[in-house]
Amino acid sequence: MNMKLSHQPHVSIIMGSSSDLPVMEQAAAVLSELNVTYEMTVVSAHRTPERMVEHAKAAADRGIKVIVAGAGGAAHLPGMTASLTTLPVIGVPIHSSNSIDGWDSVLSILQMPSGVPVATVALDGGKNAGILAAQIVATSQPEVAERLNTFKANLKEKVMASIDAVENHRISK
Ligand code: RP5
Repeated sequence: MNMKLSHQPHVSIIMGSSSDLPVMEQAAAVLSELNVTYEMTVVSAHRTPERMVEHAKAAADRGIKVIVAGAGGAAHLPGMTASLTTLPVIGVPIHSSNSIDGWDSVLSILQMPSGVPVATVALDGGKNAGILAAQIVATSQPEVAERLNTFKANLKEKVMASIDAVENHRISK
Protein backbone atom coordinates (compact mmCIF):
# COMPACT_ATOMS: atom_id res chain seq x y z
CA MET A 1 0.00 0.00 0.00
CA ASN A 2 1.69 3.25 -1.14
CA MET A 3 1.01 6.27 1.03
CA LYS A 4 2.32 9.70 1.91
CA LEU A 5 4.44 9.01 5.03
CA SER A 6 6.13 11.14 7.66
CA HIS A 7 8.59 8.56 9.18
CA GLN A 8 6.98 5.79 11.27
CA PRO A 9 3.39 7.02 11.23
CA HIS A 10 1.32 7.03 14.42
CA VAL A 11 -1.83 8.40 12.81
CA SER A 12 -3.38 7.03 9.62
CA ILE A 13 -5.51 9.57 7.75
CA ILE A 14 -7.78 7.92 5.21
CA MET A 15 -10.52 9.36 3.01
CA GLY A 16 -13.10 7.94 0.65
CA SER A 17 -12.04 10.08 -2.30
CA SER A 18 -9.38 12.57 -3.30
CA SER A 19 -12.24 15.10 -3.34
CA ASP A 20 -12.17 14.87 0.48
CA LEU A 21 -8.59 16.15 0.60
CA PRO A 22 -9.32 19.86 1.30
CA VAL A 23 -10.98 18.83 4.58
CA MET A 24 -8.66 15.96 5.49
CA GLU A 25 -5.46 17.91 4.86
CA GLN A 26 -6.52 20.13 7.77
CA ALA A 27 -5.95 17.10 10.01
CA ALA A 28 -2.55 16.57 8.40
CA ALA A 29 -1.65 20.24 8.88
CA VAL A 30 -2.34 20.28 12.61
CA LEU A 31 -0.54 16.96 13.09
CA SER A 32 2.49 18.46 11.32
CA GLU A 33 2.26 21.52 13.56
CA LEU A 34 2.22 19.26 16.64
CA ASN A 35 5.05 17.12 15.24
CA VAL A 36 2.93 13.94 15.22
CA THR A 37 3.85 11.46 12.49
CA TYR A 38 1.12 10.45 10.06
CA GLU A 39 0.36 8.80 6.75
CA MET A 40 -2.39 9.91 4.38
CA THR A 41 -4.12 8.03 1.58
CA VAL A 42 -7.40 7.24 -0.19
CA VAL A 43 -9.35 4.15 0.91
CA SER A 44 -12.88 3.86 -0.45
CA ALA A 45 -15.35 1.61 1.38
CA HIS A 46 -17.48 1.25 -1.75
CA ARG A 47 -14.98 1.43 -4.62
CA THR A 48 -12.01 -0.39 -3.00
CA PRO A 49 -13.54 -2.54 -0.24
CA GLU A 50 -10.66 -5.05 -0.18
CA ARG A 51 -8.19 -2.18 0.30
CA MET A 52 -10.29 -0.94 3.22
CA VAL A 53 -10.18 -4.38 4.90
CA GLU A 54 -6.44 -4.69 4.27
CA HIS A 55 -5.72 -1.23 5.66
CA ALA A 56 -7.86 -1.61 8.79
CA LYS A 57 -6.60 -5.09 9.66
CA ALA A 58 -2.91 -4.22 9.22
CA ALA A 59 -2.92 -0.77 10.86
CA ALA A 60 -2.24 -1.79 14.49
CA ASP A 61 0.61 -4.13 13.53
CA ARG A 62 2.19 -1.31 11.50
CA GLY A 63 2.40 0.84 14.66
CA ILE A 64 -0.59 3.06 13.96
CA LYS A 65 -2.22 4.33 17.19
CA VAL A 66 -5.35 6.00 15.78
CA ILE A 67 -7.16 6.18 12.44
CA VAL A 68 -8.79 9.37 11.15
CA ALA A 69 -11.34 8.47 8.46
CA GLY A 70 -13.25 11.02 6.37
CA ALA A 71 -16.13 10.39 3.98
CA GLY A 72 -19.24 12.09 2.63
CA GLY A 73 -22.77 11.09 1.66
CA ALA A 74 -23.29 7.37 2.31
CA ALA A 75 -20.20 7.60 4.49
CA HIS A 76 -19.43 4.00 5.44
CA LEU A 77 -15.62 4.19 5.62
CA PRO A 78 -15.20 5.24 9.30
CA GLY A 79 -17.73 2.74 10.64
CA MET A 80 -16.58 -0.18 8.54
CA THR A 81 -12.97 0.56 9.44
CA ALA A 82 -13.95 0.63 13.14
CA SER A 83 -15.58 -2.78 12.71
CA LEU A 84 -12.24 -4.23 11.55
CA THR A 85 -9.81 -2.91 14.19
CA THR A 86 -9.48 -2.24 17.91
CA LEU A 87 -7.68 1.06 17.19
CA PRO A 88 -9.69 4.19 17.98
CA VAL A 89 -11.32 5.58 14.84
CA ILE A 90 -12.15 9.28 14.47
CA GLY A 91 -14.78 9.94 11.83
CA VAL A 92 -14.93 13.14 9.78
CA PRO A 93 -18.26 13.73 8.03
CA ILE A 94 -17.71 15.64 4.79
CA HIS A 95 -20.16 17.89 2.97
CA SER A 96 -19.27 16.25 -0.34
CA SER A 97 -20.77 16.73 -3.81
CA ASN A 98 -23.00 13.66 -3.31
CA SER A 99 -24.17 14.78 0.14
CA ILE A 100 -27.67 16.24 0.30
CA ASP A 101 -26.94 18.84 2.96
CA GLY A 102 -24.21 17.33 5.15
CA TRP A 103 -26.64 15.65 7.54
CA ASP A 104 -26.42 12.35 5.64
CA SER A 105 -22.64 12.33 6.12
CA VAL A 106 -22.96 13.22 9.84
CA LEU A 107 -25.61 10.62 10.61
CA SER A 108 -23.91 7.85 8.60
CA ILE A 109 -20.81 8.22 10.77
CA LEU A 110 -22.42 9.20 14.08
CA GLN A 111 -25.20 6.65 14.49
CA MET A 112 -23.09 3.54 14.95
CA PRO A 113 -24.55 0.36 16.46
CA SER A 114 -23.74 -0.49 20.07
CA GLY A 115 -20.30 -2.08 20.38
CA VAL A 116 -18.66 -0.34 17.41
CA PRO A 117 -17.93 3.30 18.33
CA VAL A 118 -16.62 6.00 16.01
CA ALA A 119 -15.54 9.31 17.60
CA THR A 120 -17.37 11.66 15.24
CA VAL A 121 -16.27 15.27 14.85
CA ALA A 122 -18.27 18.13 13.33
CA LEU A 123 -19.11 18.39 9.62
CA ASP A 124 -15.88 19.16 7.73
CA GLY A 125 -14.07 19.05 11.07
CA GLY A 126 -10.70 17.91 9.78
CA LYS A 127 -8.73 20.17 12.11
CA ASN A 128 -10.44 18.95 15.28
CA ALA A 129 -9.99 15.35 14.11
CA GLY A 130 -6.26 15.98 13.86
CA ILE A 131 -6.16 17.55 17.32
CA LEU A 132 -8.11 14.66 18.83
CA ALA A 133 -5.80 12.16 17.15
CA ALA A 134 -2.80 14.01 18.63
CA GLN A 135 -4.45 13.88 22.06
CA ILE A 136 -4.77 10.09 21.75
CA VAL A 137 -1.12 9.78 20.71
CA ALA A 138 -0.19 12.07 23.62
CA THR A 139 -1.43 9.51 26.17
CA SER A 140 1.75 7.53 25.46
CA GLN A 141 4.05 10.34 24.23
CA PRO A 142 4.67 13.07 26.86
CA GLU A 143 6.42 15.32 24.32
CA VAL A 144 3.23 15.44 22.25
CA ALA A 145 1.23 16.27 25.40
CA GLU A 146 3.65 19.13 26.06
CA ARG A 147 3.13 20.51 22.54
CA LEU A 148 -0.64 20.22 22.97
CA ASN A 149 -0.40 22.20 26.21
CA THR A 150 1.36 24.98 24.30
CA PHE A 151 -1.24 24.74 21.50
CA LYS A 152 -4.11 25.13 23.99
CA ALA A 153 -2.35 27.96 25.83
CA ASN A 154 -2.12 29.80 22.49
CA LEU A 155 -5.88 29.37 22.01
CA LYS A 156 -6.44 30.98 25.40
CA GLU A 157 -4.08 33.85 24.58
CA LYS A 158 -5.93 34.59 21.33
CA VAL A 159 -9.28 34.73 23.16
CA MET A 160 -7.85 36.94 25.90
CA ALA A 161 -6.49 39.33 23.25
CA SER A 162 -9.87 39.38 21.48
CA ILE A 163 -11.67 40.23 24.74
CA ASP A 164 -9.56 43.33 25.12
CA ALA A 165 -10.16 44.30 21.47
CA VAL A 166 -13.94 43.80 21.76
CA GLU A 167 -14.24 45.66 25.05
CA ASN A 168 -12.35 48.59 23.57
CA HIS A 169 -14.20 48.38 20.19
CA ARG A 170 -11.00 47.94 18.27
CA ILE A 171 -12.15 45.03 16.02
CA SER A 172 -11.54 45.97 12.37
CA LYS A 173 -14.07 44.92 9.72
C1 RP5 B 1 -17.62 9.42 -0.64
O1 RP5 B 1 -18.26 9.99 -1.71
C2 RP5 B 1 -16.28 10.10 -0.58
O2 RP5 B 1 -15.74 10.03 0.70
C3 RP5 B 1 -16.60 11.50 -1.00
O3 RP5 B 1 -16.86 12.31 0.13
C4 RP5 B 1 -17.87 11.35 -1.80
C5 RP5 B 1 -17.76 11.78 -3.24
O4 RP5 B 1 -16.70 11.11 -3.87
P1 RP5 B 1 -16.29 11.51 -5.35
O5 RP5 B 1 -17.46 11.22 -6.23
O6 RP5 B 1 -15.95 12.99 -5.33
O7 RP5 B 1 -15.09 10.66 -5.68
O8 RP5 B 1 -17.49 8.04 -0.76
